[in-house]
Amino acid sequence: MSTPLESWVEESARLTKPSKIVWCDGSEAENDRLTAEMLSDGTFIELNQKTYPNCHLHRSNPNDVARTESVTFICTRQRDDAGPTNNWMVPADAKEKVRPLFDGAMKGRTMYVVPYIMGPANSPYSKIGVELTDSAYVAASMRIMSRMGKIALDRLGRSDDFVPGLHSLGDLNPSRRFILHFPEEKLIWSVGSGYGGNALLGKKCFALRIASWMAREQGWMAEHMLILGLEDPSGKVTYMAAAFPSACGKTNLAMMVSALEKQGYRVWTVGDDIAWMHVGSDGMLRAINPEAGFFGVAPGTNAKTNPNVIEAAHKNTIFTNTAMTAAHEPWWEGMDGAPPAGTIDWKGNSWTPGNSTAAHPNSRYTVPASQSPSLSSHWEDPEGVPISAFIFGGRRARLAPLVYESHNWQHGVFVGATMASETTAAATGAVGVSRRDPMAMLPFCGYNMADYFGHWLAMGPKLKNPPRVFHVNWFRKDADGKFLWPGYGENVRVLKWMLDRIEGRAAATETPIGNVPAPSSLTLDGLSISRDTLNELLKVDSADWSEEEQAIGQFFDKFGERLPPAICQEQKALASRLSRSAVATE
Ligand code: O2Y
Ligand code: MN
Repeated sequence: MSTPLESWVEESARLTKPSKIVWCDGSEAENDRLTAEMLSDGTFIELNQKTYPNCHLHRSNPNDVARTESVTFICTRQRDDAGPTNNWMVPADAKEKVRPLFDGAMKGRTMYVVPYIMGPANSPYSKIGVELTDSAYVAASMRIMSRMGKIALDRLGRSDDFVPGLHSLGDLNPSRRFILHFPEEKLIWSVGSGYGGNALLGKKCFALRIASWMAREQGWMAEHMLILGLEDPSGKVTYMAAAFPSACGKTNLAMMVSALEKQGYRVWTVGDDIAWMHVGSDGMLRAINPEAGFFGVAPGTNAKTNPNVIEAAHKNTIFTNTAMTAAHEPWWEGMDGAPPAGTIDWKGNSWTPGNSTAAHPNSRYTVPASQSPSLSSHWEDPEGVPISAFIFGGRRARLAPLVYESHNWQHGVFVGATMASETTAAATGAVGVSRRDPMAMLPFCGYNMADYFGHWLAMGPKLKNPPRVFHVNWFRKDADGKFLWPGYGENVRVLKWMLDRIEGRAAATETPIGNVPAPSSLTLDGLSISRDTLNELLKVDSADWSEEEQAIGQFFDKFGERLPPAICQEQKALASRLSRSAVATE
């Protein structure tokens, strides 16, 4: 009798018609074989094996360089279950439309059966997925990003408890590209892209979109959050999870080298992108990192912004769409000065100054987490680490103070639900346009976001000790457009303030949006920052926030009656605190 997995593989092979099926075991020997095949067919380019042992460069099709939200769909029977922020199709219609693109798509190609575990192999909170793909690059990347191969098959046994994901490169034509999620049957279909979030199905598709649906059904949380541990001078580690939209330095924060290391404050990495969190037997919210690697943006990464990943990505790493120097080393903008002579750009052409960037702005490193010097010794704890704080953040040039703390859980959910970030030139071409991105989940929530806010509200009371909720903004600028806060390793000072709040040792000043640090409560020694700058960093301008409150209302209008009353209450409470404060300062 076939297992459920074997039956699905056979059914998918009947549709896609591969010339060969390879069941991946995740072994080193298998990886060597795949690597050799990719080197011979040009999928991989060998990097300098002396300075970058076992590192390779992959160049994706130039029309396939990033996640594509416009062709990403949540397919539920009812439109309202996907909600106003997701693209939606009826499941049957989606299958009818996209099945023909899979029909014969793997002719002349190999189908790799990629079983994987999201989460530590021995955690009760981990889950199994299986990706069928005709891309060896995807199979090799999944080996870094998850616990892939025999380890997953052994855990699965004859069970049908896995999330199937069918992936084909198709013809890579953007008009025939679809990333479909069927949360009601826990199924993923992806065709027409070989890149990142579209193709490594364990990451955004399973660990966020499908998992967020599962998490609501089962009473846990699947969030777009880094997980870090802040060690204090006594050696005690306090864990925090943080959600920031893209281009806000999530990986850098998760892997930070602390500016207060000499004083005994150190940051340990548990995860850089996704957190799965359950109510633990101790009543704490316990977080695991479902991933096993980092798929980070290369440009801007250097020894100052993220020394840990620079060290980690010197072996066993796949680089995608970076430039390559004449010495066959990876190179990207913001690495160190100008590209050396003889550099080849991300498309494989010789690079000349003045042209476009040498590396693609969304070029990536795919590196095993175990190679980071900052990795926490608790990163694979089966029960997860206890979360004491949530940090929301965004890029706000004018509006938001460096840090503020919410009044309570319900207010904290409102703070997360109203997150927004301003676009950067590199990302979109339109600078400073603010995009609402609740909990940084806008592109990743697999169901109606109004219900998602409701799920957040319901989680707080289940916890004996709900995490305190903070909001940060490293990106406030002065009138000349200069950043007020130095950022990077200095951000530990803000984490320390949060820790001191949790421990009841830091003073705060009440404002209409929440509590900001009393200026003397921030540890600023060794940093030259004037009192005026500090005041500017912590300022809350009621007139600006009243405008923000209006914009928040417009965003919430999308959700109509489905928006939880507690969220409307919080908005009204904010409006009234703002008008009281405006009257007081008149
Ligand atoms: O462009 C892509 O496909 C990568 S998206 C990504 C990758 C790693 C971590 N986060 C993200 C994201 O878009 O949030
Ligand atoms: Mn992300």
